[in-house]
Amino acid sequence: MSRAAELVAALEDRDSLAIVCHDNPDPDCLASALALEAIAREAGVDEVAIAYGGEISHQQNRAFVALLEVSLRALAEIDVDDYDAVAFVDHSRPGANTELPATVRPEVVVDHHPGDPVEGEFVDLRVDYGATATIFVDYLEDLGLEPTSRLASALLFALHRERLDFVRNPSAREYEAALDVFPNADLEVLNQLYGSAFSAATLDAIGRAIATRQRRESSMVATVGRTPETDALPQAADYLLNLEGVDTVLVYGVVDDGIRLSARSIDPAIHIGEALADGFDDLGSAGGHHDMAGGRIELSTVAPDVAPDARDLLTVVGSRLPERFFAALEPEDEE
Ligand SMILES: [Mn+2]
Repeated sequence: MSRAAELVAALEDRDSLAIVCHDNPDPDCLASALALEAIAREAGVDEVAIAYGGEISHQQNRAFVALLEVSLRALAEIDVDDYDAVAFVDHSRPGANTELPATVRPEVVVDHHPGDPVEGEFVDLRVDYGATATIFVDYLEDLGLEPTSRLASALLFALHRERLDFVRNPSAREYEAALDVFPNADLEVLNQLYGSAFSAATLDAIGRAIATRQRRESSMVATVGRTPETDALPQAADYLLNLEGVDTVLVYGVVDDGIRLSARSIDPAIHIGEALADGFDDLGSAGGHHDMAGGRIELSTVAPDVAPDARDLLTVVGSRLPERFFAALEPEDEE
């Protein structure tokens, strides 16, 4: 039986399914959720909810949800125990990168991120794939399910944003998957998504990152200061990576009462996920891929002596984080 048929078999006897996106879901996660919803409907599941934690602050992702009429529920609004099954898409570890407590164990997991194996009735982790959307395109193909224009557009946008734009370590599979969904996709929708505008807060955050950048050889650290827009951090990091001679960037900032980190590296000698974990895991949680990573640090661990609303908070944080980052990038001493 193909993996797609096994997925259908795992869903067939269920009346309801809660598809749980990772916190602050990106297009890969949202498009994968839509694809799983379509497969679940095909398997006869009556009630499907797509839920997420955190927020959707990236202007393109907000436009994605609006234009494609993705009906999303906040995790805080639903009780996943009310559903026959829980599915994690584009994340896999209970209690990590989701508002749900670690006691919620998914029945279905589809993901491409490396990590510890997880248990579940149906688990498909393909770390050699560049996107979770790619795995779902495989399933649709295997099941002979032709995606609607909405689903094809969502998947094509996800493949672009996750891998194909900026040629971010795509595998041949992402190009093949894009070609599979291209005939059904509405390119006008993609065009509108790419044309969606920055919020003023995002532009301000990127402006602060430009102004505060510190460079050491080909690495750079900058802060967006305080921002309400979590997604301004990766956007600032992407932007700074354009600077000539720079191949590794860390952007940090204060969002609500925590410090967020977003890092990028196009230096093949650097695994930015591991570097971030080495440098910051003792202060909170940090990690990710070879080329993209993120993290979250509680203010109380990095600046226990400063009140969260203090004016000099960013100065204190700024005196501690950049050194740690530059140190984490140093090659380990050989014995
Ligand atoms: Mn992904």
